[in-house]
Amino acid sequence: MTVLEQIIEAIQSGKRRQLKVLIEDAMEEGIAAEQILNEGFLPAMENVSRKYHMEQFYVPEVILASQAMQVGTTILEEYMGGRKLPVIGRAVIGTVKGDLHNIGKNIVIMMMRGAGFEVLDLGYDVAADTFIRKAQEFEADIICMSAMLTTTMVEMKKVIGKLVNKGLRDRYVVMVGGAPVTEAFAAAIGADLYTQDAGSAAKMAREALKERGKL
Ligand code: B12
Repeated sequence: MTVLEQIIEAIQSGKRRQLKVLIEDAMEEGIAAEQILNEGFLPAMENVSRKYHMEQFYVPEVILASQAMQVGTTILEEYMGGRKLPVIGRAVIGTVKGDLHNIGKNIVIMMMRGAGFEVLDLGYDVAADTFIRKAQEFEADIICMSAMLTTTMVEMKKVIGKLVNKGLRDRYVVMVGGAPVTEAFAAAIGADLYTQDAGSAAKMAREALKERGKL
């Protein structure tokens, strides 16, 4: 197994200490930090996402893997003398108004950060105006909304409506998710992206920015 393959393996199994040693090995072999990110971290994240879909992984495994990836990102940045890894995009994320569920949202944050996004966490019970104000202040590319209740999903539509009214709709990619949210609902409210899980959320966000020529 190459060192990059071992890095993929270590992230998937959430082995942080082993990951640190492997990153050191990779750096000693002269592999650049960006290559470790693109050919180690990102494929690991895709594998985790696939395994979650296939019910080979459950939430605890996904959390461990995301934590390992975050630790790995910090180690990579330390090796680069504190220089930050290239930020591929900026996102604000929150759970919509009236909704206090944040476990899924937090996993999405970990995955997106691991994939190279700068993410501003707005927390839960986030009002429509706050999503928009924070997106503007943070100069976000993506607005991510999470909802876990059928009664709060409608808040997502409110945010999109306000973006349209303010003439800001085209400025942001709007991504929605959470257990009751479906592809059909996302399309009906005019969101740009929907995914079922955190791993594919990060991947899809990356692809959306690529399509818009921002990457
Ligand atoms: C934990 C939990 C709680 C905790 C929340 C703690 C917390 N800090 O989050 C507490 C106890 C507070 C809670 C309260 C309530 N809950 Co609750 N809760 C759950 C439970 C058991 C698990 C949710 C969870 O964390 N899942 C694990 C995470 C990892 O999964 P996930 O959230 O789906 O996230 C994944 C994806 O959806 C996706 N994703 C999530 N967000 C986003 C965002 C984007 C942009 C993208 C792309 C992807 C994405 O990626 C994640 C990772 O892969 C569910 C039941 C269930 N089995 O789902 C009920 C559930 C969601 N709750 C429910 C209810 C009814 C309530 C209460 C109203 C109960 C009550 N009567 O008080 C309150 C509401 C409080 C409020 N106003 O929000 C119902 C919702 C029914 C419905 N369809 O509306 C459920 C389904 C239980 C049930 N079967 O009845 N709950």
